[in-house]
Amino acid sequence: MECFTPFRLLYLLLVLSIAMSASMAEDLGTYIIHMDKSTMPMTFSSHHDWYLSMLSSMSSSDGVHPTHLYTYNHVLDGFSAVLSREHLDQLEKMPGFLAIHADTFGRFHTTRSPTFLGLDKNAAGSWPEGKFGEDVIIGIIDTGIWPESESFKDKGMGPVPDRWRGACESGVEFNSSYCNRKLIGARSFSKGLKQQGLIISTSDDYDSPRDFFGHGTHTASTAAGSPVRDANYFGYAKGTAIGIAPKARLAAYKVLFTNDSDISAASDTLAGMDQAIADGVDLMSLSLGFEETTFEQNPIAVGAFAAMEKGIFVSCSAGNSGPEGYTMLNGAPWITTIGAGTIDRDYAADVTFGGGILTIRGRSVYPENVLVSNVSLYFGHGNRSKELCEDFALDPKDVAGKIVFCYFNQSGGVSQVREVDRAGAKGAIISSDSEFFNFPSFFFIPLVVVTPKDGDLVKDYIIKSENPVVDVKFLITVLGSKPAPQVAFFSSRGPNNRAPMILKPDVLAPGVNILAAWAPKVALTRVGDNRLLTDYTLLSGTSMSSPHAVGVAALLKSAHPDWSSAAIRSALMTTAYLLDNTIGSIIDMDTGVAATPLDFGAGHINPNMAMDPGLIYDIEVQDYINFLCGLNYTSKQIKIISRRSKFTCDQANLDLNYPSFIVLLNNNTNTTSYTFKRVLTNVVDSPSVYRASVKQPSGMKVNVQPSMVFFAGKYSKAEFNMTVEINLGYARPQSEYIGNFGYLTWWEVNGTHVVKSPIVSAFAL
Ligand SMILES: *[C@@H]1O[C@H](CO)[C@@H](O)[C@H](O)[C@H]1NC(C)=O
Ligand SMILES: *[C@@H]1O[C@H](CO)[C@@H](O)[C@H](O)[C@H]1NC(C)=O
Ligand SMILES: *[C@@H]1O[C@H](CO)[C@@H](O)[C@H](O)[C@H]1NC(C)=O
Ligand SMILES: *[C@@H]1O[C@H](CO)[C@@H](O)[C@H](O)[C@H]1NC(C)=O
Ligand SMILES: *[C@@H]1O[C@H](CO)[C@@H](O)[C@H](O)[C@H]1NC(C)=O
Ligand SMILES: *[C@@H]1O[C@H](CO)[C@@H](O)[C@H](O)[C@H]1NC(C)=O
Ligand SMILES: *[C@@H]1O[C@H](CO)[C@@H](O)[C@H](O)[C@H]1NC(C)=O
Ligand SMILES: *[C@@H]1O[C@H](CO)[C@@H](O)[C@H](O)[C@H]1NC(C)=O
Ligand SMILES: *[C@@H]1O[C@H](CO)[C@@H](O)[C@H](O)[C@H]1NC(C)=O
Ligand SMILES: CC(=O)N[C@H]1CO[C@H](CO)[C@@H](O)[C@@H]1O
Repeated sequence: MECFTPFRLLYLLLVLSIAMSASMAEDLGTYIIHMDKSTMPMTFSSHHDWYLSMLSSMSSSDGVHPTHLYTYNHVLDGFSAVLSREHLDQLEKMPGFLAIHADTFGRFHTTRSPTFLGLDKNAAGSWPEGKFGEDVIIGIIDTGIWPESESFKDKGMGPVPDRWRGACESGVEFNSSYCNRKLIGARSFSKGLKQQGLIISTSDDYDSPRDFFGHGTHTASTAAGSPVRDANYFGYAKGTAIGIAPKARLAAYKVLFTNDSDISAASDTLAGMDQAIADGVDLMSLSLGFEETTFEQNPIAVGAFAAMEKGIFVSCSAGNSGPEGYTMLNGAPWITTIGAGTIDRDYAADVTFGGGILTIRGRSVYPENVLVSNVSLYFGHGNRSKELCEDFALDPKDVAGKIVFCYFNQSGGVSQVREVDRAGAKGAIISSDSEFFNFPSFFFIPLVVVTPKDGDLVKDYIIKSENPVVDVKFLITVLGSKPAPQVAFFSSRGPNNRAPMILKPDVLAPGVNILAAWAPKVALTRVGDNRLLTDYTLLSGTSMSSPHAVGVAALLKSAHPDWSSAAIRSALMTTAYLLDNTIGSIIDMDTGVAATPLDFGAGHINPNMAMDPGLIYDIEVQDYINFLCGLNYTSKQIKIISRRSKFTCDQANLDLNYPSFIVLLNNNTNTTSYTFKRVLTNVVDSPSVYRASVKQPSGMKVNVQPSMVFFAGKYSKAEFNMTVEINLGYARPQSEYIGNFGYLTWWEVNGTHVVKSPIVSAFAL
């Protein structure tokens, strides 16, 4: 799950090949089998029957029969099954057999965000133009759904579109009558996980579409939740919670289950995506990731290719493995990959010292309105271990009933809060600039985090004061905080290992402390011994940014039903913004300095501008196949991804018509010259003319030919070439070129459209 909570950090996105309980016989395993459907004997009326007949023909010396799990109709030609080694040998000899992959496992990595994105129902913009996403169907592939949430009420919504073929499955604590005109479908896929020994009991999860963990409810309501007044997290972030596309329909596909951890099997994820395609979704969002492999072994990449071919837009989280480079997941070029940014909302507490001598505003999401008035302060100065609130450093005799002040210890984090709690203090003030302290789960005692600069003032006050005392006022929500957005420190960064010639992530969307609906049975926070339950909660992660992007894409799709997925992505990218709310460059929360396209792609999504991009960079299915040829994928790999039995690679081409440019450096040459060929399509109703302008990345020479392009009318096209030259040797070490960036901008002549693309350099690993 790509929802970032500090406790999960260590485990995040590890692939669970070892930790699964071994309930299967020694040599049985779950496999995904790819077949060449064109070789199916005429005697079978469906490929499903063919696969069943193959399985029933298999023998085994120990009498064990293969078990069929799923037949896939859209995402791939083939099926999944539980097989022994003997079965495998027989299968590989059968006609039409293409390839087999062992099942793998993946993890999952708003009241204010619509306003922050500039969405306003009274003004002109994406909401009215995109009809609030009306009659667009979004599939959320996640942990399921809490159908009773206020965010899924269908007040004022018209009948479910006729073309919908989905279903609302009954199951444990879930009845098909729970769906309505907002939540139009709910299904659950767990055969693959069950084969791995997962036992779904109601104390761990529900064997039904009902969401146990809350993650799927959060992502679904972020994308398309109905408006809910007075939603809040224990008093913080009070306001109307509303999805980005509030009139879009939602269908939940549960493929992630909570047991010991939150996991998903490739076989189940493929089944969920397959069904979503069959049901007729228009868009899909996946906030989960599998280990990066070549694309044909990655279930999300395989499923998304089939979706893209059918015109279904697929948005995925980029992963939470930042701030280091090369940490991107879900980077296949037919997926729209979303990084996480902050929004302009903070949660605070006011701390007053000595009855008014000093007042400081710190960060807090402590969920109770406790009275902290004239309470003694404790600081273990002179003893480093006490200053840092290290494990067992505090003596209950010293701190009972007091507020403890400590300095943040980089590797200590939440253990410092636990130590204060253990010693029986009333609360803590921690001096830290670490963004780790943004997470609600840390605030299980009255806690305020102050900046190191303010921390020095606090220390000064305590040392000089005979009887240091403090008052704290919690539950303050600060709107319009600056600078915002920033690139979240955890957001995975480019380049993309598997296809570094395509810049990823594509764009940034809100992903820090996002308020959205929650499953009210699961406590994310405890206070003392009380587990606190809530209908709305704050979560951070690229898990939260993908549903924002899919919501915006739903608005675009509603306004432009004929646009391809690449066209929608192009509109999101070329209109993205690069300046924060202080009119400075978007900064990286980790370093505090300007971020680069390797961190934020084309910039932060800007829904109102994306509605009307002027020009788009479109990509067709064949272009992606040519791209795979360019990557030197074997014909077998390409067959698996594209489900085509016949194709040629005579048009191999790595230079996709992508709306961003990445220049890959290597140590073997002193001069590098790249030529990018692109085609622009006019998407406004009238003829237009555009002029190119380039902000050159430092050390690079960029030339655009031609520098003016003319369009005769809607959908007319124009080609251009862009050459980037770098002379590495004499200037500086090559490492200095990493992340150098600039922009190619097409300005409409006598018009208002601006079509911008980043140009960035990086080392290919
Ligand atoms: C589902 O809901 C319907 C209508 O409320 C009810 O008649 C039916 O008994 C329920 N089914 C289950 C399995 O609870
Ligand atoms: C604060 O508490 C102290 C005793 O700890 C007391 O003497 C003092 O009057 C209190 N101050 C206020 C403003 O209540
Ligand atoms: C600091 O405090 C800890 C915990 O009380 C104690 O074990 C340690 O000896 C102290 N260190 C010094 C230098 O006094
Ligand atoms: C920080 O905390 C860790 C873990 O609690 C501890 O091992 C380390 O010694 C602490 N560092 C400092 C500088 O005190
Ligand atoms: C593909 O193979 C060709 C020929 O061996 C080689 O020149 C090219 O660099 C390879 N491309 C990639 C992306 O590895
Ligand atoms: C390129 O060379 C530099 C030293 O000149 C080295 O630090 C770096 O790792 C090399 N990069 C690659 C990708 O080989
Ligand atoms: C782009 O360059 C290619 C040669 O690399 C050339 O054939 C083509 O005409 C150029 N296109 C434009 C629009 O200049
Ligand atoms: C690059 O240029 C430098 C300085 O002119 C030279 O020392 C080095 O050998 C060159 N490297 C290559 C790979 O040509
Ligand atoms: C833009 O407007 C100017 C002034 O009206 C006119 O001279 C020029 O021809 C126009 N250019 C285009 C491309 O329409
Ligand atoms: C992976 C797995 O299935 N773990 C546990 C799930 O829950 C059951 C009982 O609640 C345990 O027996 C499993 O070990």
